Amino acid sequence: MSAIPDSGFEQPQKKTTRFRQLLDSGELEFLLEAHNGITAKIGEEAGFKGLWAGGLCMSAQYGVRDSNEASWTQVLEMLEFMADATSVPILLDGDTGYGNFNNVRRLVRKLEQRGIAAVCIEDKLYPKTNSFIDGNKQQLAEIDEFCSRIKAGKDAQADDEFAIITRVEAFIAGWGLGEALKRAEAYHAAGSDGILIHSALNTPAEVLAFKQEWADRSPVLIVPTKYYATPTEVLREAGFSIAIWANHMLRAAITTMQECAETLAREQNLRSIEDRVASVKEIFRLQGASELQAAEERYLPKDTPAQAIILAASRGAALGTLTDERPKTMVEVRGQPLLGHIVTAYNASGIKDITVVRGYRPEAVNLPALKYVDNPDFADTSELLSLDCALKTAAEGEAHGDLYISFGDVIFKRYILDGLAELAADFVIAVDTDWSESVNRGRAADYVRCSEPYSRHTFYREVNLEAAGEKLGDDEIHGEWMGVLRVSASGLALFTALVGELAAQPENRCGKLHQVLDELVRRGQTVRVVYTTGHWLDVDSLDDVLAAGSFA
Ligand code: SPV
Ligand code: MG
Repeated sequence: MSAIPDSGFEQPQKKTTRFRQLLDSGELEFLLEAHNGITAKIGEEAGFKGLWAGGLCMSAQYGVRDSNEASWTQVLEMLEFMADATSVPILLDGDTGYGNFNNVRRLVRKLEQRGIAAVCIEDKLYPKTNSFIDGNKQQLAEIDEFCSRIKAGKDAQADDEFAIITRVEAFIAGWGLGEALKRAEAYHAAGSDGILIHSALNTPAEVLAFKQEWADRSPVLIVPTKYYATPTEVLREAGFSIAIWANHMLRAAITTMQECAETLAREQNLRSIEDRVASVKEIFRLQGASELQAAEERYLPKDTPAQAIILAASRGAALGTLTDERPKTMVEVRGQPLLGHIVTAYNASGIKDITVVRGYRPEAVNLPALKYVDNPDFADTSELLSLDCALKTAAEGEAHGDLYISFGDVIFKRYILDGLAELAADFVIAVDTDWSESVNRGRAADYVRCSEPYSRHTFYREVNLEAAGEKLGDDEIHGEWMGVLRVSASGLALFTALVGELAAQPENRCGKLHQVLDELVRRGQTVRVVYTTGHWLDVDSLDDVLAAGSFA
């Protein structure tokens, strides 16, 4: 077993350790408010070394009030996304701890499980009210009772470095410095790791007075929302540990979202907004979409989708005036050209990449979502050269999956494709056991001789092609190839080369596809046979068009 080489770098620290370092750095540090995964990520990218999951903004993003209307588990759910999206520590604004000592114990355990570095609890009663709403009316917790929440929380933490910050609301409730200091002292003695001293004044007078008296008994955190005009230098010189920008991500978003919504409502078009909003690409970047693409490369089986080639160059003169203006493949049966029926069968089997070889009246072959290759010599060439055209064009494209080949005048039920797909062989053909019907009608057909005739045993035995062509004697015929062939991705290079070779021979200018099958067998390749009965139709005559109507 090879050891992991020493990278020379320090191991990444735990988030709890990193939060402790911020608390004790001796410098003024900053936390940015975040209220979901993407705001947390944006905050980290901007360089913040820690984040404040604020109660006000977490509730607001749910569209509810900062009065414990969102349950603590709903907060916890969101915190998990935030912690997953970032590597910096998160301090949760845990309101009052959502109850008494017992709720705080459980909260601390759950936060540790979700990768949250620290929690701040405030000395008020559940359900709390935001400090900036009628602060004077707010009731503070009994000191002893609040200390029981702190002690229980500290006893519950499994990681020694998890921090519990205690928030003193004495100034908010109008009790003054004496009460604030008394409370801070009690909380410190109960095990608090730092004091958040809050004030609703528009000057820092209260928090500065507190800090001066408290000195360095423990780190002091502040939320300068109301005294925002205070120069940061003043806060730094006073020796605060952490300043929290507690609601600015949400406030920034609200302003931009209101402008965007109003503009779109008014203008009813996107033009004037486009340059003022982040690109969709930027959303993908923040979500880490490229990492998923790379992972898909690593983990997913490489599954190149199957393709199909439909040979549809010939006119079909036997259909008379029906094919004056269009080739046979575009003759309509039940309101849809034959080609449409064929494409529907392919699509139903999940095959969307379909190339049609056109010849006669190519402009009339124009169904959407298909690729087209034209055989300009269609009038005096045949299937083999049309297929060669298509394979040469396809070879210029991207990686190939399995290839299905069929004719523009042969419609079939979709299950026939599925039968071909099931066999793990390079070359597979569908053979109709009900071949005598075509003999009786005296039409040309691609008869085949196989390694054994159809029987109930061929369900589980491997049947291979032995010979294909119109010249087989009646006693040799085991069925009629319906013109549907599957070439696997691994057989495609050999197949393409063989078709090219045969097509290049002048005597094969009017060559047929069954010649390729014959040649594959002659060269020792295995061509597997799937026996089926009926469920396809070769449209050669006006009678066939009528029959196709009931088939489709
Ligand atoms: C919060 O951000 O939720 C806070 C700070 O608790 S304040 O809104 O100022 O109370
Ligand atoms: Mg709050």
